[in-house]
Amino acid sequence: IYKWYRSGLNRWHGPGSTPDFQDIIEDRCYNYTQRIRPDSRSRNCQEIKQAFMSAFISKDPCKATKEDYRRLIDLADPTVPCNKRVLWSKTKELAREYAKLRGLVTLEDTLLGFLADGLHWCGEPGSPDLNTWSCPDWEKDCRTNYRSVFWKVLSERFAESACGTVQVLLNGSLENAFDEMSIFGRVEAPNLKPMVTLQVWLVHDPGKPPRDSCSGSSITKLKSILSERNVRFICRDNLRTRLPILSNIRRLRKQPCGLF
Ligand code: C8R
Repeated sequence: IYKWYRSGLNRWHGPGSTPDFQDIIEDRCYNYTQRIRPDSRSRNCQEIKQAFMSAFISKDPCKATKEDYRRLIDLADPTVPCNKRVLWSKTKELAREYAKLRGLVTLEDTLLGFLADGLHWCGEPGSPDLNTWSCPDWEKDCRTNYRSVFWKVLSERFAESACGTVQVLLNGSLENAFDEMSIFGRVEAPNLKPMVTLQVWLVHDPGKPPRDSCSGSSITKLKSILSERNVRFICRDNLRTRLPILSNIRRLRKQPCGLF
């Protein structure tokens, strides 16, 4: 019976739920609301955790809908400024560093983005527990899994409520820096409001040759998607050489008596 039980829970192709998922959500919620953003102190972390769990517990892990997350989103709606947003695709760490240095925000600076960053979660019909053996993979199992739908809903809201200049860091060391199948390509770019300006920074890995540029076909495709929506577009190649500040800061941090 154990073997049968295990093979049922093991049938998906993605990693299983992160061990101690609930505790991590709770710890992160207190950390965010009490320390990182004390202006969000009035949020109720117990309620937020409950809403997160009841979004997917006991449900078919391939049948996630936007509706499932409605209560969670209502409880933890982001309060970050609309004109300071940074998007990214395949450049997460650099984008976070860039945002921090410039006083801008990525989705992980909002409460829900912060809570779920790097975690996996899914349930099992008829069970009160998380499945820690395996969860559905976007490509191999189903696109409507709870993790993918979560990021999709959050990203859509983050992009559609952005205003002014929105920055995006894309990876020019890939053949297609703009990937139409990524969340940025499928969800964020097509949901920017008319009259927003999208500032694209094409960054290249220092050790690798650039493979895409602002004049390449993938960025041209992005440009056409945006112009249909009346979104203004600016593209700059190689953020690292134009903004040496990023690598300088890394270097300075290592010195005992740097500028900081
Ligand atoms: N965004 C999407 N996915 C996110 C995320 C986030 O903020 N934060 C995490 N940890 N993830 P990618 P992309 C996880 O292919 O598809 C927003 C999810 O599991 O490099 O274009 C954000 O605002 C997700 O499947 O990028 C950003 O602008 C991968 O990381 C885009 O969407 C996405 O990794 C990035 O999504």
